[in-house]
Amino acid sequence: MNHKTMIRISKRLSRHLRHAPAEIGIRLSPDGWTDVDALIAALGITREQLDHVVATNDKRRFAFDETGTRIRASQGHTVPVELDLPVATPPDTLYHGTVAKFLDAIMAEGLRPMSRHDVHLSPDVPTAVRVGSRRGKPVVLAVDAGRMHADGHVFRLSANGVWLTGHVPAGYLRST
Ligand code: HQG
Repeated sequence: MNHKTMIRISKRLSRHLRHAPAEIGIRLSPDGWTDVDALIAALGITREQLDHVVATNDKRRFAFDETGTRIRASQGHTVPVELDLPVATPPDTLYHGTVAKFLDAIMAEGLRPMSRHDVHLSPDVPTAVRVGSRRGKPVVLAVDAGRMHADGHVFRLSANGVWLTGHVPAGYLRST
């Protein structure tokens, strides 16, 4: 399978496992899983293609359950799902990659989840730079996650290493 085909399948998986399952006639369980056989039939791909995309995805966006019969996106949903991710203690500092045009709003109201369920935070600067670069020249904010945690904010860690929290008040943000 060539690289272009893999990217195309990955984008379709993101779309339907996070945002628009009904568009291809699949259903997600309350915790985000869908049946692998139904998914490959709906997408017109083979199990081998799916396995390859899941295994080689640059951000490990998708995960099979322990039986290999169900698959879900590890984060990033806009449809209502409860992933039941483990609550975790974050490192002292996490990072958020964004762009300059959002900074005034972010410094006024903090980081908000926007259309997703949670604010997505990165464990290191290079990852945050990549996230911000999706929208233009990246600006990286440092998040005082240790203090947030001490103040009672809940953090969860997705299966692919993205830190999730509901809201980051501006007082925990500083520029890098
Ligand atoms: C910004 C991708 C105005 C925020 C990435 C961001 C990540 C505000 C945008 C994952 C704001 C939301 C998530 C406020 C936040 N006012 N703008 N108060 N608070 N923003 O895409 O973090 O490829 O929903 O800075 O790599 O960019 O999908 O979040 O620019 O891991 O797997 O509003 O998505 O991963 O954008 O990216 P997003 P994000 P995948």
